[in-house]
Amino acid sequence: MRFHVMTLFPEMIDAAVNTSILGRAIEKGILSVQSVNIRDYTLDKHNRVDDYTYGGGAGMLMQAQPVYDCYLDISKKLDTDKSPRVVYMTPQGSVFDQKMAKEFAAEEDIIFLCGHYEGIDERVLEKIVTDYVSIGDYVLTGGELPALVCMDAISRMVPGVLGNSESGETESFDDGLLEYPQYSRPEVWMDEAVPEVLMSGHHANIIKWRHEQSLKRTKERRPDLYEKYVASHDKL
Ligand code: 6GU
Repeated sequence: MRFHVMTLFPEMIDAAVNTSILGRAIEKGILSVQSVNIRDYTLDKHNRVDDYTYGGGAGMLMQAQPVYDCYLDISKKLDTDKSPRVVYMTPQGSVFDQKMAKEFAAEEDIIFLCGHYEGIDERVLEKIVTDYVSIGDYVLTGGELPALVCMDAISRMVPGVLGNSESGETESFDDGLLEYPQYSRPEVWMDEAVPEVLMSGHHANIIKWRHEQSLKRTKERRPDLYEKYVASHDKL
C-alpha cells in the first residue's frame, strides 16, 4: 500500500512515519509513504502558496494552482490505472473510525491532502477530492497530524503490518465494545492480585469474564457505544 501526502510541512510527516510499527512496515516493503511539498509547485516568484479570501474575512487561503499541480505530478507517476482516492483532512469531513480504517486499508494508493491557514480554494477541492475526513470535533492548525493518525490506523489493518503477536482483530471497536482489562506478571503487585478467574485456566469462564468486563467498561466510559451495542444485539 502506498500513501502520498500533499503538505506544506513534509518534515512533519517524515519525522513520524519512520519509527515504530509503521517504520518497520516501510522497511519490510509492505508500505510506503511519500511526502510531497505543495510549495515546490508554486508559480509565484516569492514562493507564496496562500492569498486573501474573496469576500473578506480573517485569514489566508491556500491557492488552487499549487495544490492542483502537486496532485497532477503525484498522479502521473503512479504505476496504476486506478485513480486513487484523494482524502482531504478537514474538520468539515466525516469523522474517521475503525470501519473507515478497514475500508481504506483495501486501497492500493491513497493521496492525503493536508490544508493549512483557513483552508483551500474550493475549486481545486471540487476537482480532485474524493473523501472529506475529520478526526474529531476540535480544530487543529493543519491536516498533518490527522493524516498521520489515519495512516497509522489504516496501516495496522494492512496484512503483514502487525506481527502475529499484535493481532489487528480482537481489540476495541471490533465488536463495538471497549477492550477488557489485562494483567501481566507479577501475580500480586502493591497488594493487588490479578483477578482469580484469569489464573484458573478455565477458558470458557475467562471468555465470559472478559465479555462482562467489556460491557461494564463500555457502559461506564462510552455510554454512546454501549447504547449502540445493546440496540444492535437486541434485534438478534
Ligand atoms: Cl482533519 N484538520 C484540522 N485542521 N482540524 C481537525 C481535523 C482535521 N480533524 C479534527 N480537527
